[in-house]
Amino acid sequence: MKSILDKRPALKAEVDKVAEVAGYLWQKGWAERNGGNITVNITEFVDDDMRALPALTGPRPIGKTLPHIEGCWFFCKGTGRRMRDLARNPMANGSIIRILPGCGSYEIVADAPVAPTSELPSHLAVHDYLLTKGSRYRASLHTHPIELVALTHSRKWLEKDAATRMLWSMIPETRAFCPRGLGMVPYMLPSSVELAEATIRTLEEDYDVVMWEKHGVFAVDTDIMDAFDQVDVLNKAAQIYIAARGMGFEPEGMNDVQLRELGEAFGLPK
Ligand code: 2HA
Ligand code: ZN
Repeated sequence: MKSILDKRPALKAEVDKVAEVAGYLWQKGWAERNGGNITVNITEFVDDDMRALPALTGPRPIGKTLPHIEGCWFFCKGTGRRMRDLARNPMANGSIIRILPGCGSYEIVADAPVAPTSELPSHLAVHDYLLTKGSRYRASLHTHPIELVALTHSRKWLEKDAATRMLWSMIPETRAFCPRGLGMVPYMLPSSVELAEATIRTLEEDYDVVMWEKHGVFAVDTDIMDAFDQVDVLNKAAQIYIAARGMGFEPEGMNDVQLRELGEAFGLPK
């Protein structure tokens, strides 16, 4: 079947990364049913031939006006679609959209008229925010990592940076590869404007990964693989904590001196 990805190896590589990550999310048990969303700003891979393509649909409202994403293109998981299906066939379970002049609407361009994720307004609001900051981040990921979600069922770990400190102290990689830690957003209705706004406020405090209480994580990074890696190292740390508790003791954790030393050795923020 013909695809917009044909003869566009750089764009295909981005979509292949989305498919690979979608497979990991399913294998890890983080993506039951249609759980989770992925959107990637692919504007840098767009060429003149793509710009000339007719749309598959008429303009559809975003529900918000987002001035910084004018003319941007995104790959989006389709609404109601399963990560495990996105893994097998990304262009049949997701689509490429472009934002129309005025920034209040979009149209689907390829490969099929798959309607994008119901979380599109909040994902696009995050991409808009990233562009205002001059960020190099182009990917956003929402998923339901089991152990991280379990942590948010205790008040103790909802305190600002309580989970960050514990997770960083479980294994050096966490501090090194999730250097900004884990932001916390209190429980809010999924897909709500309030949740989207609180997510952006928390990213703005300088986190790359934000926890939605009793729901999941929202992560941003340069590409979808890096966004996944940040969530993966955090969840691995939570698993180590749980393994120690399962062996009947509270894990000691690396101490503040060891964590500081690591921060200095790797030139890490915070
Ligand atoms: O899109 O996980 O929170 C499915 C979700 C929404
Ligand atoms: Zn969710």
